[in-house]
Amino acid sequence: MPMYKAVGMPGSRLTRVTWMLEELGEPYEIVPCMPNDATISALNPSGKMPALIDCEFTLVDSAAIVSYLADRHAPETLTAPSGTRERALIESFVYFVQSEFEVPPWRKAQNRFVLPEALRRDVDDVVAYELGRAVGALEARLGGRAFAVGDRFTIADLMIGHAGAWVRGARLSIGSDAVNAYLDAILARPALARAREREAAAKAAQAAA
Ligand SMILES: N[C@@H](CCC(=O)N[C@@H](CS)C(=O)NCC(=O)O)C(=O)O
Repeated sequence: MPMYKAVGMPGSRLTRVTWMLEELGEPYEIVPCMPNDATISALNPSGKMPALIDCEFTLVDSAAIVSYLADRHAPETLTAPSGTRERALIESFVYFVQSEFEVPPWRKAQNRFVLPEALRRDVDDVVAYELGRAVGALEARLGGRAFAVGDRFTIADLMIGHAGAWVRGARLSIGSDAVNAYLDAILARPALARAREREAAAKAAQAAA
């Protein structure tokens, strides 16, 4: 049984990895670090987190990590077999999150505290516009269903849920009752609560060390 290491800052995109590991019930250890520090830079040349260490194998980029874990441990439930239409739809939502839905909160964060100060701009109007478009598309694509694809929770829901929580945490308005109701149900999953508890404990242990 492998012991994965989930490397990253608690509360960041790391939560996609810990949430996924909790959904799977796989044992793992959290290695807390800060963006661009020596720990993450040794694993990812960009200095960005999260990373997954699986014995001698290291993987970066949260969507790739989540997809790898699903293929390994839950290929017929949390994802679908490669080459099927169901799999294509799941990947379509995963790519949508990375290229559209998560961009507004990330753009806001970059211009508030991530970028060097001289590069920061007021992007509030662009963020609101892009978020409105993404939420409109998401509402239409969900079509009032409980899950993004099929009749079960998949990595598509995990990625949408994480980005939705991020939007809310960034004090941006989702502005859609249907998307809010979907997010409320996805974000109530016990595996996410466990992941957050584990991250909080790892952060506290690091602060105490
Ligand atoms: N596509 C990457 C993005 C990773 C990313 O941007 N992570 C943020 C934290 S959530 C980071 O490390 N930012 C540091 C920086 O931009 O310098 C993924 O999904 O893992």
